[in-house]
Amino acid sequence: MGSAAESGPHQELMALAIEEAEKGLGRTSPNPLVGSVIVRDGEVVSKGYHRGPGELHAEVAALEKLDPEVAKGSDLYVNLEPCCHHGRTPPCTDAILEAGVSRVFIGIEDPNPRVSGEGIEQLRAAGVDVVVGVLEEESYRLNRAYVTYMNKGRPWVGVKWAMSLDGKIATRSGDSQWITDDAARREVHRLRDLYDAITVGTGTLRADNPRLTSRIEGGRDPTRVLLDARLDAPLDLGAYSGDDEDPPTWIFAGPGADPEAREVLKGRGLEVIETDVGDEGRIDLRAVLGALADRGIVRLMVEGGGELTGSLFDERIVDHVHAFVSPKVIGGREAVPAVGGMGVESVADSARLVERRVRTVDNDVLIEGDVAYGTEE
Ligand code: AOF
Ligand code: ZN
Repeated sequence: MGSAAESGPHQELMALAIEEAEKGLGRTSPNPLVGSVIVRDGEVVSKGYHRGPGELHAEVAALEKLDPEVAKGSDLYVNLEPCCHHGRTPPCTDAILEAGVSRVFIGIEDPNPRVSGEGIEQLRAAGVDVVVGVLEEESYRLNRAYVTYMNKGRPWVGVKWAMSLDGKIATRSGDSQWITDDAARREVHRLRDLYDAITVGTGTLRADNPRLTSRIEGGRDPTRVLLDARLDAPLDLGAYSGDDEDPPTWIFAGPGADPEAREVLKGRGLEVIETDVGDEGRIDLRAVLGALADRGIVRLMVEGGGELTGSLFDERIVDHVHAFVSPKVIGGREAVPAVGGMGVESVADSARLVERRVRTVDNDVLIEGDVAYGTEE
């Protein structure tokens, strides 16, 4: 496998490739984040990154800018295994071989079953020196959403909530405006820009009537995903307006949903997607996630309410948390907790945040991290 050293020239160059890849953050789905750096005689001679579906792949973006004479005999660094299939673009392995690159340094294998080690094989078979696993951990972290999407056939799920110091997202009467300050709410808009789709449960949709848009400069709105089993939410909800500037809006509804409401919503340009409902008349979350994956949603953000967040934790399908904590105490056993559902029986089974990041946002605190369950690492 790859080079064992934690730091060194190869790692530094891979770090540069990862930096390139990050320029595509929030824009590449369903494709991964990929960056590439080309080195000749110890000098970086070209860089490139993948901008999104249908655009050049990173390796080709970097090779394209280069004089063919310089490319010949060069080293190429790329955080993800080069593809060897014809998708929206031709195989990168062909481009690398045609250019006469001598050595290829790779972060991680591409989990796409159409690639999955085959790209590495092809390069090696053609006589290219290939090193796999350079900054493996960092390369994995960068594309962990894409890896989850490929391996589990569902989007990588981030949940966001804004709670009081005592873990409530609304008072006993349901009031929730506002638990956190303006700055924290602006931060949420910034987060939305990095997700492909965003969803809230039916209760929150009705109670808060959120628009679920990004509203930041240069931002783009994620697709809105709404769950409305019977389609009996009021048709004058903000998210149902069908305004021209609105992002795509997909409403998951059960087979027995109100046919008139369905026609009204379709007439406004919203898409109603029929899904299975469980015994309690609630939309089957796994079916929704599967349908979202089929539609190329790699990163999904769930913005409550407590019941939806709780069900997702109960099913162990939360991958990441953004928890805003405000220095307010709401109190009351009837107040709404940030995470409902069943919860775990013993503390040892709790979901935990790993790779945590804690920072203050004006008067509030933002705690973020990937989720591990029970005794998982
Ligand atoms: C690379 N370099 O920059 C990217 C790769 O439909 P296409 O042609 O865009 O191919 C998409 C697939 O190609 C994607 O699922 C993943 O396997 C790979 N992405 N590979 O060598 C890149 N973006
Ligand atoms: Zn490619």
